[in-house]
Amino acid sequence: MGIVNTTPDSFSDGGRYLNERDACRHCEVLLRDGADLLDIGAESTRPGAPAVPVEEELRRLLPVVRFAVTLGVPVSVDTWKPLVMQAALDAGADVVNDVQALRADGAMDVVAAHPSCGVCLMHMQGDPQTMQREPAYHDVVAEVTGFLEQRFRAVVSAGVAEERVVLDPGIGFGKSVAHNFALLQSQSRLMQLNRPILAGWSRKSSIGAITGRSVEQRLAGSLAAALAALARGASIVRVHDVAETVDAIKIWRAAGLLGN
Ligand code: HH2
Repeated sequence: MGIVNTTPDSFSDGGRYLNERDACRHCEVLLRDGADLLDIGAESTRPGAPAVPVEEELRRLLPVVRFAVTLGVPVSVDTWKPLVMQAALDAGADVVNDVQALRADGAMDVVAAHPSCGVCLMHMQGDPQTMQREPAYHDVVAEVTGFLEQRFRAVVSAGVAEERVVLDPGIGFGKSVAHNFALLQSQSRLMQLNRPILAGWSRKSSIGAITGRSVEQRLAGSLAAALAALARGASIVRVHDVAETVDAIKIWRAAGLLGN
């Protein structure tokens, strides 16, 4: 999954694709580089990020979604706002990627009313404003797994077919470095939920904490984390550096370390 952030303030590429033309061009580059799907977001979820008004999010997002859906790959929209989900699905988007796991009022109804769209349910403790202020768990793996199971049951009860749902532990969303790596080490417990797992490690601060690298220097660490997540059973890795990730996956496949 190639990331397209049409924002001024995303943590690693804010401002690079805010302009519609730059964002559309980036969609093409990621596809050429080997992305199987595109995730387009118009509101940063980095720690401390301010919420973006719906009108502004739509203004940034919709032209890029309208372009991306002409490219012949599934298009996901990274939003937690029901009005934005609705408009993006109407514009042809295929997947709702919600860092709030459809907890906003009305979000579940939008997804349930679109019988063919996919949905990614992600775990987050708190909200982007506060989530990195001393995140705490008794047992992070059990709590994240329990949350995802509960949200999965809720969307299925709302009428969403099981096979439309992907689950994501939410790396960096209300979690310390130790919490994030505990989730990677025990990813097999998430796999027991029997849904595809999406993992988003790309350039995140936990990579920087382990390697001592600034955000621009986290490619090698991000590749290693993506491969580890895939080797532990993840189906989708959400990445900024698609070409490099695809190369790394090809080598691990050739080495017999990953299935197809
Ligand atoms: N991470 C980010 C945003 N959306 N969605 C899912 N499902 N999983 C993630 O791990 C995830 C996500 C944060 O990364 P990025 O989009 O690069 O940054 P920002 O939120 O600052 O735009």
